[in-house]
Amino acid sequence: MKRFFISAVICGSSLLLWNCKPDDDTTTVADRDRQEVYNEDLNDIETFLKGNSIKINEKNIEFTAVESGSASIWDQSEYPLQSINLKNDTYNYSSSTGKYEKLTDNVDYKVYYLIVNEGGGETPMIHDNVFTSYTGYSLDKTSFDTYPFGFWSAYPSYSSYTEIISGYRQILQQIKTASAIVDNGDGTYTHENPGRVIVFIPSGLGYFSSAQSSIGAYTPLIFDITLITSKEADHDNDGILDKYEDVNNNGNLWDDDTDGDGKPNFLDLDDDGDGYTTREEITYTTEENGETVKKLYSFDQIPTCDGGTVKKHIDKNCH
Ligand SMILES: [Ca+2]
Ligand SMILES: [Ca+2]
Ligand SMILES: [Ca+2]
Ligand SMILES: [Ca+2]
Repeated sequence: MKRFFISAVICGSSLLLWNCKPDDDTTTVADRDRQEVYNEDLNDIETFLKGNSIKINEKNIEFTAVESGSASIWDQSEYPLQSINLKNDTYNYSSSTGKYEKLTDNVDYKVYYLIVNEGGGETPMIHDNVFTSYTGYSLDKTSFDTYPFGFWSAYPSYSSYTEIISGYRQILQQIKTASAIVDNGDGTYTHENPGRVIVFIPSGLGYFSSAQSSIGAYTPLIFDITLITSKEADHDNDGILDKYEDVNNNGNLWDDDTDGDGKPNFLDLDDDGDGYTTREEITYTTEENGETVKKLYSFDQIPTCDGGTVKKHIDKNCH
C-alpha cells in the first residue's frame, strides 16, 4: 500500500468526491485491466448485498450481517433493489492538447441502487450544476466521508463547481430535486421532498486506481445521496445554456463541435470559429430610459445570417 501513499495525501487533501486527475499523481502505478477489476468489484458488491441487511434512517444508514429472520438488501422488499447498466462517461482534460479526451473504458457496468425517495422536483441534465449532500461507506460498513450540508458540483468542473465521480453523477438521473426549498427565516432551510438514492459503485466508475486518503485503489463504494436542487449550466459562460449547445439534439454534448476545433460547443467560446466570440455575436444594443444598453438575445431570438438556416453564433458566414 505504501506506493499509494503520496497520491493519497495529495488527492485526499480535499473532499473525497473530487476526481483525482493523473496530473496530481506523483506516483506511477500501472492501471489494472478495467474488465478484470469490474468482475471482482461486482462479485464483492453482490456478496455484500446478499450478506447484509440495511436500516435506512433519516440521517444515515446501518448495515448488519444477515441473521435468521432478517432479510438481506438483495431480498428485502421495502426499497426494491434496482440496477442499471452504465458506461464510464469520464473525459479528462489534457493540458498538452488543451482539449478534453474520452477515457478509454469499454466495460458495461451494472450499478445497483435503492431509491429511498424519488423526489418531487426535476431531474437535472448530466452536465448541470447540482447541489447534493452525501455520506460515503465502504463495503466494510464504515463511513469514510460525509457532507451533510451539501455542495455544488457540475461536469466537467468549472467556476466554483467541483467535479464528481461518474457513478455518483450518473445515478442522479434516477431521482429528482426537492419540490421546494423553504427559507425558515433563521438562516436555515427546509428541503421538501428531495430525491434520495443509495448506490453501490464499482471502482471503475469511482476512483479506480487512484487511492484516496481513506479509500484504497480498486475499491467499490456505497453512496447515500440526497439531491437537493439544481441550476442549468452554461459551462463556457458564452450566454448559451448547455442544453442549447446540443446542436444535433441527441443528449450528448461532447459530439457537437461546429467549427471542428476539438472543443465541443458547450466548452467553446467561439462556437463557429469565425474569430468573434459567441457572446459578442448574441449581444445587441437597445435604448432604455434614454441610454444605450447592451443585452443578450434569449436563445429563441438569436437571428440567422442573411440566407442562413442556423443561428448566427454557429454560422461562420456572419457575426
Ligand atoms: Ca454555453
Ligand atoms: Ca468547437
Ligand atoms: Ca459555446
Ligand atoms: Ca463566432
